[in-house]
Amino acid sequence: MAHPQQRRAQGVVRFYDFLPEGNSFLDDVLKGLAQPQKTLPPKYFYDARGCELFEQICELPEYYPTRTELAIMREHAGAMAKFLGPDCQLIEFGSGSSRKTRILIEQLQPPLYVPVDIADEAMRPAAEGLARAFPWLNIIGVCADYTRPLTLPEFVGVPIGRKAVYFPGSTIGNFTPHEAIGFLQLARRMVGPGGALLIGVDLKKDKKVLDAAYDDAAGVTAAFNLNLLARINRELGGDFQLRRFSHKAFYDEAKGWIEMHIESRASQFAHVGGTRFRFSAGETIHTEISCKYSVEEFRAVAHHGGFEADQTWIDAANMFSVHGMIAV
Ligand code: AVJ
Repeated sequence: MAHPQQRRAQGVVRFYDFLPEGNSFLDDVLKGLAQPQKTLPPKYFYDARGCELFEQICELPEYYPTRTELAIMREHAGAMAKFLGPDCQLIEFGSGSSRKTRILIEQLQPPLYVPVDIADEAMRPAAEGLARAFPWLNIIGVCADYTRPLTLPEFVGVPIGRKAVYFPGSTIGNFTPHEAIGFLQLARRMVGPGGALLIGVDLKKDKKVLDAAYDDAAGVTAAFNLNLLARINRELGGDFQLRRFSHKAFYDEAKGWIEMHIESRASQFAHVGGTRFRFSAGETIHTEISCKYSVEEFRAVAHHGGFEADQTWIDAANMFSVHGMIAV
């Protein structure tokens, strides 16, 4: 029997850049470091070096989410494709290296795939890899900050059944539950009523397991965190002395999230773009949260965002969940 892809013509591959003009990195750094609790947004982790370090994190023995979600995808991609249905336009946020997406696309055979990522350096080669693996696939790659309202380019010429947002990796965990609701409302607007959401969500578990996953023995997560300061030095002419800062990450059981900080080892100053910032010894820059949910907690958040659970796939050890949801 002929596979559907053998009957389809060569796919179209196009890229759009929707990143705002001007240096929003500098603006966000100056704003974040001026606050009483200094903060830097996690989206700036992902320069070329940061993407490389994140790929290394995904291979760490302590960092279970990537391999667990991949296993869930391998086992259930057929059921997920059935849930999403035929002629489904697949929109992916934070596509990164697209390993999980490949498994899904193989099963789903979508008429159109729209990867959206802030990191052009990661998204383009990944999209081009998918274009080689699936020559029939239409791909519209969009470089954009998906935490802001976004209108995707239209693509005419293929019939679209439903739109689906694929958001793997538990990247939703970078939002507080309150922010996650706002983000899901944006996704809901994008897929419209009856549209779908397929989302990977890391589950609550033993604090020891979570602490180790974000503070690995090899120090890769530390390097990933501190690369944010290195990036400020490289791109914004900052003068952070990396050896005088350290990585700090821990699971806050009351909040239900991992907190990641960069801690100043001494009283010191650093300069960015002509502005001087003072650090006392032990003072931190808050760089990331990674929120963990029970299945019920995530369904409640999704409900407020306009999605209802249809199916949930979980690994046997209850580490990670993938939710298939419908916009209501
Ligand atoms: C890509 C946001 C899902 O929170 O687990 C990994 C990023 N930070 N180790 C996560 C991350 C530290 C990761 N996400």
